[in-house]
Amino acid sequence: MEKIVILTGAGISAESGLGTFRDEGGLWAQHRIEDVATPEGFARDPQLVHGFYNARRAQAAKAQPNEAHEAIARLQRDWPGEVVIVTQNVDSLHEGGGARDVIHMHGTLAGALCAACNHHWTAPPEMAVGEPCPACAAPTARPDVVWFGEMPYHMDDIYDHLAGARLFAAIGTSGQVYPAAAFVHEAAMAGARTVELNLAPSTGASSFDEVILGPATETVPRWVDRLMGQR
Ligand code: BJW
Repeated sequence: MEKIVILTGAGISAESGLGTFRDEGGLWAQHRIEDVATPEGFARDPQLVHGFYNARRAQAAKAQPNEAHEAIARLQRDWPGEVVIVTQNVDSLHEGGGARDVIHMHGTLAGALCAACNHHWTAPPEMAVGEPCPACAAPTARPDVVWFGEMPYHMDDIYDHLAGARLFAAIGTSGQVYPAAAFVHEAAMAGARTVELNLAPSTGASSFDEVILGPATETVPRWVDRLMGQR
């Protein structure tokens, strides 16, 4: 049966109370990207970066999955083919909504990473500057998230899934960050139908076969119902 690949971004978690990046009042209106989302920013001021991610970890821990996360999990459970969820989000709301095997291409708030030896482990609720790595003891613990200039995770798997997709959907992402912004082209080249579900048209909206506008908690459950009706 047909494989569906779904890419999600910050917009799907907005109605769960988590801030997006580029919307008015979003995270980048409050912080300079280069200070908190680059390895250079972390090297310059690790305390600022840990503070930024500690606050987001605390906020994400309180957030609940919304109807859009739950609808995607329902699609994954009931669709007769494979439904692959690739998220740029570092929260765990897809899993909280019941989704399985979510591919976190930009890492997770739940993870810690050693900047010296690349060891991964579970992050404590609050990370602090100079915490030793449990593997190599270097005082270089950082959040296990992907910053600008770094290679996103699981790219080979993602490109394999895109090459086999019959339907590709991008939900709640502005299409301004690569390589995720180019997935629509990969999927289209592989012959997939492409659909965007977003509050406002993304930068790449004209590349999609269909664009559905509105809040994710309304559009995503309706879209899932429509797909399930077409089985
Ligand atoms: C709603 C809604 C509601 C709101 N319902 N919708 C020039 C050209 C091309 C590329 C580059 C270039 N110069 C540099 C690059 C590369 C760079 C890049 O893309 N830069 C751009 C700024 C141009 N990319 C990288 O460095 C990446 N690595 C890389 O490219 O490695 C080389 C490589 C090459 C080829 C293949 C593979 C690798 C790494 C990018 C890392 C991004 N990291 C961040 C931080 C992660 C940790 C964290 O969370 O803090 O990831 S930045 C931030 O942006 C975060 C997000 O995941 C990402 C995307 O944001 P997203 O999710 O789209 O959010 P918003 O806020 O932008 O949009 C929200 C959307 O929701 C909006 O459209 C709203 O309308 C909508 N919305 N409410 C539905 N209720």
